[in-house]
Amino acid sequence: MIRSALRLTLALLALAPAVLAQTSFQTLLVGIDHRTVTNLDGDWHYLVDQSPAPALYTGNGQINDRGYAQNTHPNISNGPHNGEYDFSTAPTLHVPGDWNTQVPQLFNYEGVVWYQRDFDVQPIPKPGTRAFLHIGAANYRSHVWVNAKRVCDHEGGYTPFDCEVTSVLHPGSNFVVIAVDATRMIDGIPSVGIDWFNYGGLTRDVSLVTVPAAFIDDYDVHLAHGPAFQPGSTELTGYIHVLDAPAGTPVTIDIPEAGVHTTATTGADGRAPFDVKAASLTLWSPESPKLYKVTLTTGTADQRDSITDDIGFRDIRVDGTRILLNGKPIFLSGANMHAEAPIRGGRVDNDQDVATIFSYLKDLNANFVRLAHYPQDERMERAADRDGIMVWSEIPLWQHISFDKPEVYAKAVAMLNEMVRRDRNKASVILWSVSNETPNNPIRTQFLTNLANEARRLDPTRPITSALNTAHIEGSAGTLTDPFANALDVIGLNQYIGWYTGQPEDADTMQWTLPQKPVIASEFGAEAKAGNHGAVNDRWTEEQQNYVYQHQFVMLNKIPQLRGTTPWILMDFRSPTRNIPKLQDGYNRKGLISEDGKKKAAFFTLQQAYKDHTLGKPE
Ligand code: GCB
Repeated sequence: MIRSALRLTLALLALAPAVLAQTSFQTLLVGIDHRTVTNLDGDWHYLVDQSPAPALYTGNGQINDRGYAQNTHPNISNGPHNGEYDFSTAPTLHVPGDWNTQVPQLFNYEGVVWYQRDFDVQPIPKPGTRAFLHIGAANYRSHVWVNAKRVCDHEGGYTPFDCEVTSVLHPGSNFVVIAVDATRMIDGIPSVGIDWFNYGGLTRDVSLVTVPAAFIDDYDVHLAHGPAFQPGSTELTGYIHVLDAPAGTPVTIDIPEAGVHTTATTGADGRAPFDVKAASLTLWSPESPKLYKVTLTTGTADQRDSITDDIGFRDIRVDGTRILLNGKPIFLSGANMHAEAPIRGGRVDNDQDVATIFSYLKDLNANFVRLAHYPQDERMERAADRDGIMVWSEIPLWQHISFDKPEVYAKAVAMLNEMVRRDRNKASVILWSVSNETPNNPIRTQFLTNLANEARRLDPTRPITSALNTAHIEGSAGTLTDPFANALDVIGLNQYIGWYTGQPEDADTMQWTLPQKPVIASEFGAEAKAGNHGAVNDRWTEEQQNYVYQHQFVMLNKIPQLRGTTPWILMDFRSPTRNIPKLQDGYNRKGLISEDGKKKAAFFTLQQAYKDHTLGKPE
């Protein structure tokens, strides 16, 4: 019985790419931070709808379009009785921003919050133009109404989405209501068990975007990626997608600094593929993070749509056990980072948060960051592009996922699409990761293999990775035989010898047998409270954390195919499961830096190793 159920699930998952790859997703507009938009950030009124959210759900569990979404005002002096709520006099939350760190009573709140704000449409968009509400991210599910009409629903807390609002806008004052539900779901991605803080709300920028009837919603401009890197190649390729354009619509691509001016034409699917040789090209690298102004234009006269993005060109590929950037072997000297705002705490949502994180990475002598465990604010990739820091970007398939459910696979595909679509033009992003620490069993392996192949189909120019913790350790022998490794180009290895298992010194004698592919030590480390001192074997001290790092380095340097290190983690981060008073106080303390910016001893050890290149080799 159980075996036949397993067979059925596997059969469904084997079908999954064909059946589910078409799953619709709602990210439409790429490069939104490079368009002129009406910014809707600022103060939004809010109302709390405590679980089971009577204002959001009707008695039979449907989304309630007649309640708070209508934004009526109560008759408090005369007139018929109506809704018992009033956004106009309700308190406000700043957008972008999590609600947890803005309102003390909402610190641990993981339910539904309703947001509302008015906005002016002035002058009214010209006939034939269209308007979209762009939401950078809202954790975890969102339902959006404009002028009391539901315009979209979205699931997923870390990727952007757009709702078309053309037909519901009117000249003058309009209003938007968004119900954001941060409730964790067993069939969500991530699922219910997570080791980070489930910050809720409209956590990224919100804007209103006006475009012509046919407009550029998506594009991909990259260095041609043939079977081998061609030194000196200046061939650029990709596509511009013009939504709702008739076949034959011309698009121009201008990169003045590289001497590119060319035209492409859309096909029946709205895509205009192009291939052009630049007159000259400086490739993007950490040493020289060169970005070009790339202007894409379509349409004529008042139906013209144009966007100018900053794009770098480089080649990333795997060759045997090496990772090659522009044909040269590289070692990825990195660290993990959650989207936790330094010093002030909360979700990263502004330029200052990002600048502080990048100053830490630069100080560490890092050239790489693993953005764990979900796509982070687009400002992070923009800063990485500018500062020459390479990026591992991941979707939040973390530990406890319902791998047996086709609808969960559909959600994973949607999130993957949203991540790749937003960031495929960022030169800094060199790896797509489809998961972190998943159990080694046939259902999960089928699910993730399909997903890795889907990632490759979406973007054949970048290697695919995942962080695995399924190695078998016996005595001082560690072996990774996880079949999912076959579907990956680069292996991420998570292990915590000296913290969760064994003693720090055990690492010295460890011998690893790993696939003949590039390996990134994607997690290792130990907890220490900044300022807590003691002997090297006193747990929770800076000395012990540092000691764990020193022994890890001995072990990692014996892995011939080690091509990168991202210890866990750059900065302490909030996690409600970390509850040892005085040591953790609600924080995972594996940071090299405390949440208030104090560098621990291990930071300096890693900083020196990265400076002297004593950890790992490019080949
Ligand atoms: C892991 C997870 C990471 C945790 C970390 C820890 O293996 O990938 O999300 O936070 O360990 O500190 O336990």
